[in-house]
Amino acid sequence: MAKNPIITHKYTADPAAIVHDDTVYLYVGHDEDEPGGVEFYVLNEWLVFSSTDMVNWKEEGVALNAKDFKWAKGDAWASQVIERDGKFYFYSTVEHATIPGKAIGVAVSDSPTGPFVDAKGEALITNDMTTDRPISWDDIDPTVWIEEDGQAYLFWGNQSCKWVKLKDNMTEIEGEIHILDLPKFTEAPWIHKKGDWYYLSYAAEFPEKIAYAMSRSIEGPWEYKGILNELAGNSNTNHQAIIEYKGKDYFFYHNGGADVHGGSFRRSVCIDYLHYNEDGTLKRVVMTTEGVDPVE
Ligand code: FUB
Repeated sequence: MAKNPIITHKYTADPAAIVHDDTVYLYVGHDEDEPGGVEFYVLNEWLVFSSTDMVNWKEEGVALNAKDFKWAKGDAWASQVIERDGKFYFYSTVEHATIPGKAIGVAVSDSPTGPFVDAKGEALITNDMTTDRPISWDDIDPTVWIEEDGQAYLFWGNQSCKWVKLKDNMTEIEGEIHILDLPKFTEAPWIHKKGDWYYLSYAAEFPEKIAYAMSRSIEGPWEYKGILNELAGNSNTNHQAIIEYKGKDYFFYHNGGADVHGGSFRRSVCIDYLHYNEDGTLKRVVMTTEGVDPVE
């Protein structure tokens, strides 16, 4: 039986996943179905699902609505959740109500399933804080990484990938914003680590493929390694997340394959395996209809 897409009763986009207490929590933007409506992104809320076998996904409900950030006017674009000291921090892209352009907010909860509440009362990143790209949507798609010594880093961007340190409270930036030079960078950075290697995967070109770079340090230099995933069927975005769970490595992405109405603005999350070469480089993902097997 086909397991991809993994959720078919709702459209789900921009996957972000964490493992907590032996359970995978999957956060997605909810692509809303507007037949005959505007052909663009219509997302008002993020949903959370959980699984202990990577195949059966329990709907945990709405994690957050874009307008829960009182300073935002909507657009629940890509997000990522990370745990620190028993609290779950939800970094998310929204449209700012008064500072023109996209912005990044941070919400917090004591539980991975929420409810999440605005942790700051204002945006963490606004469009006027980065000026290297003259567009209103270059401050999107946050991904957060915490080093073993506790130093946290925020990466984000469209057209250019930016990074900055976060203070221990996870709600304030520290120091200058850096711009990375990554080939054909479009958006959707995701940081993960395996052994001594750091990986920065991202959406490249448009329509998007997923490419990646590797480094021995979270602060770089990053070496471009090539394409990780090809165009995802029937969707011009691809947006990945990578986790290890119960000894296997997983690649989450979205395509437009849920049904005949699926497409670039009615996307659906899929999961396939991620495989490493002996030198740490990544094998290209094979997108499948069958998806992954249940894991014990
Ligand atoms: O879902 C809206 C936007 O589409 C995301 O922020 C991007 O990563 C792309 O998937």
